[in-house]
Amino acid sequence: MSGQALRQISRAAAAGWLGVLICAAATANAATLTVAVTDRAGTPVSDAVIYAVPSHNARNDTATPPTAVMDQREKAFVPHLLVVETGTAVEFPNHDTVGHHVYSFSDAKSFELPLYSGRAHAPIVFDTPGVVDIGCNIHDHMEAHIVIVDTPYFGVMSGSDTAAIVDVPPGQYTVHVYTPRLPPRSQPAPHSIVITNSAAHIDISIEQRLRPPHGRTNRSLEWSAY
Ligand SMILES: [Cu+2]
Repeated sequence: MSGQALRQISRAAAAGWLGVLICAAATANAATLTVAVTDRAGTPVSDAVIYAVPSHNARNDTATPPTAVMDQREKAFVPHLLVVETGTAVEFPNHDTVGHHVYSFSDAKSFELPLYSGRAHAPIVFDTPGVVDIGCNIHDHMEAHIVIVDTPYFGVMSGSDTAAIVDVPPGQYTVHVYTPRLPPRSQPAPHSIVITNSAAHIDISIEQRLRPPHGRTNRSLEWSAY
C-alpha cells in the first residue's frame, strides 16, 4: 500500500472519530423543551398534548416497543388525555367494582373491550397516528382521548403551567398541539423550532373559544352537542 493511500485511510479514520465525538456531544446536549399553552385570557390550557416532530428520523426500531396504561378508577378513565408514540401497546385495567365496556369508533383505531373487570383483555397496540376517542358503553360520561404520534418527544398540559419534553436532541422540529377542547379541524397551527441549547421554550396561545374541561356529566365525544 502506498504512503498516500495510508494517509487517506488515517484521515478517514480521524473523520470517523470526529463524527462519533460530535454525536456524543449532541446527545449530552439533549434539551428540555417546555411549552406553555394558554387560552386567549392567558390561562394555562388543561388537556393539551404537545409533540415535537423532528426533521430527522427519530425512530429507534430496535428499541422495545413502548407500553402505556389507560386506567379506570371511580368510573373515570385515568388519564383523560394520553399521548403515546406509534406502536405503543396500551393496557386498559379496570380497578372499579363495576364492569366497564370500553370502545372506540375512531379511524385511527376502532376496537371494543366487552364488559369486564380487572385485566381481562390484552393490551391494544396503537399503530396508526391520529386521535382515538374512547368511551364506555355502560357509563356515558366516561371518556378519554389517546393521541398517537410519530415521535418519541411529547408531553401533556394537565393542570400544569407548562408541558416539558425531556431529552430532545439538537435539530429542527415542528411542534404540534392537540386539545380535545377544540374540534379536530380547529387545532392550533404548528410551530417550528431549532433546538441548539440545553433548554428551549415555546409559548402557544389558542385564540379560539375552548370547550370547558371534561367533567363527569358532559359528553364531549359528540361535537354536535357543543
Ligand atoms: Cu363504564
